[in-house]
Parts: sequence; structure tokens; C-alpha cells
Amino acid sequence: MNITEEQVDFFNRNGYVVVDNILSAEDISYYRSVYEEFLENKIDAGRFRSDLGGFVEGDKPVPKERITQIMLPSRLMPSLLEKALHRETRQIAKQLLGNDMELDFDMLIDKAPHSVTPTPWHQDCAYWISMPDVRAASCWVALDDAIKDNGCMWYVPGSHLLPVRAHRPAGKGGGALECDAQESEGVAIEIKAGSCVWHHGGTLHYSRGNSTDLRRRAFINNFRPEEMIRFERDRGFDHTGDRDVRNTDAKN
Ligand SMILES: O=C(O)CCC(=O)C(=O)O
Repeated sequence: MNITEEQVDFFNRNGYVVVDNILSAEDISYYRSVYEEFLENKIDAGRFRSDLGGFVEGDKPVPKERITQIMLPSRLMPSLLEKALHRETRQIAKQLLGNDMELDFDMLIDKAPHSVTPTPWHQDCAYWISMPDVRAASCWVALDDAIKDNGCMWYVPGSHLLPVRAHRPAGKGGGALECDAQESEGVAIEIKAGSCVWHHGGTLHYSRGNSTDLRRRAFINNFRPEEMIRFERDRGFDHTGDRDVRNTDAKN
């Protein structure tokens, strides 16, 4: 799929951009069925499955994750690499940030109905080792209509052009990282199932908890220059380890 020059320009200025309808209705039902196989452990994700919601002191254990995160679905199911979502997003990543962009990692992030756990404000690059080339684009594909109250994405426009904020673990229990930011700085991006929103590795983002009866399944592909993927792997970093503040600019 080709995107417009206006979309590329919008991404460069704002650090995010919506691309509508990258999946057909048939594709959406295919990805939903694969997603359920992962969630129901019919495809065993083992150590790649964890709770992005972590826990805070005093919490009781919960039967299921607050926010289910499954890393590297395409490593567990390589046929995904040949399908529409990976094909289309790779082509768009190259148009956004250059022909050397390749898939670094993919992941599933599910917010079950009434799981009411926000993804804290953060910049993805805080999780990553510092890199000489900071071009990175993440594509958040909605498999369900995403609205504010089931957990659509929010972005702070232009934040990818500013210094990285200081990050810290949001709670105990190995969940997400967070930094200081609030909804009043951001814009909520509500999109339909089959559409996607892209953000730069430095763009501040967040999502509310799912307080509705609705599903909120996201399939996320992350791209960076081929040379930087080699740079990461040479240093033993492949996005499967513990969540931690790795970027030196995000430590305070
Ligand atoms: O799906 C979410 O709530 C968070 C997604 C996210 O942080 C990301 O794609 O980088």
C-alpha cells in the first residue's frame, strides 16, 4: 500500500500518523482467529507472554494478565511474515523512514473487557539500548474498533523531536515503564478495526484501560534500519528480555 506525501510529512512533524484500512474484512477475521489461538495458549508463547500491567503493592494476584503482552508472534508462527499485515506494514515503514527499514520485532497487546489498566505514558526508545540511528516506527494495527474507553492510543504531537523524558518502572512486578505526562498534552486516536496508527520510537504515548464490554486487540509491528537491528543483536538485545530503562537518555 502506498501512503501520501502528506501522511509522511504529518508523521515527520507530529511523530504519529493514521493509515486507514490496511486490512480487508477477511484479513481481520484471520488475524482475530490467530490472536485467539495465542490468547487461549493453543499456540504456546511460553516466556514471551507476560503482564504489561505488572502489579502495585497491595494488589491481589489476578487469574489472567491485566494487559496481555505476547512478544514475537511471528517467531512463534513464521507464516505470519508472509501475510498482509507484515507485507503492508513493511512497505509503509519504508515510505515513512527509508528503504533500509526492516521488521525488528512484533507483539500482541490485548486489553480484555473491564481489565481497566492503562498503559502508562512512555517513549518506546526508553526500553531500548541507545542507538546511533534513532529512526524507528511502530505500527499499531487495531483488530477491534479502538475508542478512548477501550484503550485507543494517545500521542503527544512533536514529542519525538524533544529530549527523551526520564523513565522508571510504573510499579513492582516487572510491568511497563512510565514517565511524567498527561492526557491534556496528548491527542486520542480512535480508529476502526483494520486501520493502523504509526508512531516514532521517540513519540510519547499511552492508552486508557479498557472499561467497556468491548474487545481491544492490537497487533504491533516495529521497524528500524537493518544496520541498527544488527547493532542490537550484536549487543544481545532482541526485545525478549525483562522490561528495563536501557536508553541512557531516559535514565535520570
Ligand atoms: O497497546 C497499548 O496499550 C500500548 C502499545 C504501545 O505502547 C506500543 O505499541 O508501543
